[in-house]
Amino acid sequence: MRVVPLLVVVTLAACAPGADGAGHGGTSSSSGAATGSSSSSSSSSSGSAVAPPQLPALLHTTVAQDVNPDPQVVEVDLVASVVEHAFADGRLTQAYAYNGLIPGPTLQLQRGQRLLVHFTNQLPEPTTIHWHGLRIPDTMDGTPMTQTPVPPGGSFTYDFTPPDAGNFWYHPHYNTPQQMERGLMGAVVVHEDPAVAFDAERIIFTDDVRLEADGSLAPFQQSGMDVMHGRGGNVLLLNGAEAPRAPVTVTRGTQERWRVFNGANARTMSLSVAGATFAVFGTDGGPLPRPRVRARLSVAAGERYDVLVYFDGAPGSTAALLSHVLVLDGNGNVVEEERVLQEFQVATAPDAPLRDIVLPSSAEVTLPPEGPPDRTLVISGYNDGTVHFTINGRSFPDEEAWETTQGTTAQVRIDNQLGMEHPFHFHGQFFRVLAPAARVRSDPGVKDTVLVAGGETVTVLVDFSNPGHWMYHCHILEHAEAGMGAHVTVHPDGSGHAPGTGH
Ligand SMILES: [Cu+2]
Repeated sequence: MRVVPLLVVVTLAACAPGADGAGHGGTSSSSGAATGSSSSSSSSSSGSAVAPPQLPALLHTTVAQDVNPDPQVVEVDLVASVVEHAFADGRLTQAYAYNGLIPGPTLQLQRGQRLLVHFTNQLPEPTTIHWHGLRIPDTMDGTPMTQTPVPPGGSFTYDFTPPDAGNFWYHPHYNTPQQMERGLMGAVVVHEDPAVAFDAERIIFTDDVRLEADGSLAPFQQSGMDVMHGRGGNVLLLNGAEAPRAPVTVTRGTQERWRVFNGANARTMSLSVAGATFAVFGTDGGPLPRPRVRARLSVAAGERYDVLVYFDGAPGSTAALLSHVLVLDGNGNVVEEERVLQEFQVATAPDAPLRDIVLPSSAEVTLPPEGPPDRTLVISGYNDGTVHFTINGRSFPDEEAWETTQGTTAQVRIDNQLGMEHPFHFHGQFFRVLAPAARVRSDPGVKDTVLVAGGETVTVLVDFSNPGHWMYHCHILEHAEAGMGAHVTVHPDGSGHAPGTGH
C-alpha cells in the first residue's frame, strides 16, 4: 500500500460541483503533466542539489520556529502550560496550550527531514505527546504504554523522521479527554517534495469546547451522556477561536489548499463550502488517485482531509465554510442548522491568473475482495453502574492479546454493536476501507481513522508496516477512557525495512 506519487493535472474550472462519489471527469491530462505548477515554485525537481527547502506559507496559523540551521533537521521547542485563552469573545478560559497557543504551533517540515521536539511540561499534571498518523518508532508514539508520562516540570525530546507527506497532528495521550478539551492539540504538516504551489494554504482546525457563561470550562463528568456519546461542546471553534472569525478577502480564481483537522473530543464535523467549489484530494495518510468534488465533507474526530478550494464566485460575492450541526428545535425535533465557520469575500480585484495545479496524487490501487476477516473487533459495552466500553468483551486495560508481523496485511472487521458512532483509530499504521462498498466510495484513501456508524460493520485492510506496540482505540476520547481500546504488537520482520520505504 505504499503511495506512489503520480503527477495529475487538474483544472477545477472545468469541473462542476457534483454529488459526492466517484471521481469526476477532467482530472487527468494528456499534456503538461510534467510542466505543471511545480516549475513555478521549485528550482529543482529531481533532488540533484541539496537546497534549503522552501516551505509554503500557511495562513492563519503560527508555525513553530526551526532553531536548527541544518536543512535536514527541524528543531523546535514546545512547552505545555496553563494559559488564559479567549475561546469565545469577551470570555477568558483557564486552558492548556502549547507555546501559549491554541491550537499549538504548526510543526512544518518536508518529507525526509528529521524532527526534533524539545518538550517541557509546565502543566500541573503529567502528560505525553502522541503524533497522530505518523508512522514513527513506537518509543516516540507518546502513549503511556511506550513512554513514561512527562511529570510536571519534566521534559522529553521527541526525535523522529516522518516517513510520509501529509496532514498529521499532535495531542496528549494521557488524561486525554481533559487535556485535549483544555486546548492541547496542533498540526504537523509534512510537505511533499517538491512542494506543490497553491495560491494559499490554510490550516482548518475544527473543534468544539463546552464553556460556562463565565467562560470557564464546564465540569468534566465521568458518567451519563458525556461518557455515552462523548463530550460535545457548546462553542464551535475554528483554529482555537469561536466561529465565525473575521472575514478573509480572496481574489476570484484563487485556488487554495485547506488542510482540515478535527480535534474535538467527540463531534463529527459536517462541512460544506458555499459559494466556491471544493474537492477532496487527500485523506489521513496521503493523496487520493484523483480529486473528488464534494457537496459535503464529514470529518470525524481524529480524521484529516486535504481539500482544494476554488473561489469561482462573482466578484463581490461571499463564500463561506459552513458547519452543519444537529440541534433540537422548539418542538424537540432534531434538525440540522448551518453555522458559518469562516467567511470569504471575493474581491473585485483582477482575477487571479488561473493555473493548472499539479495536485499530489497516488497510484490507483486494486483492493482484494473482502474475505474472511483475519481479525474481528466486536464493539460493545456494559453498565454496572459505570459505563464500560468493550472490544471483544474486554475493556482496556483488560485487553485481548493480538500479535502480528511487520509486512502483514490484515483484513480487520470492526463490528459496532452499539447505537452510537465510533471513529476508530490505529496508531502507527495505515489502512484502507475495504467494505461496505458505500464506505469505500466515500472514503477511498489511505487512513488511520475511520468512522464506524451505529450498528455498522466496516472492514479495513491494515498494512502492518511499522513494528512495535501500538494502540488502537475509539477517538471519541471518553469512549477510549471508558475502555474502548487495546493494543497490537507488530513483530519486526527482520528485513530492516522502515515504514514508508516499501517492502
Ligand atoms: Cu467510540
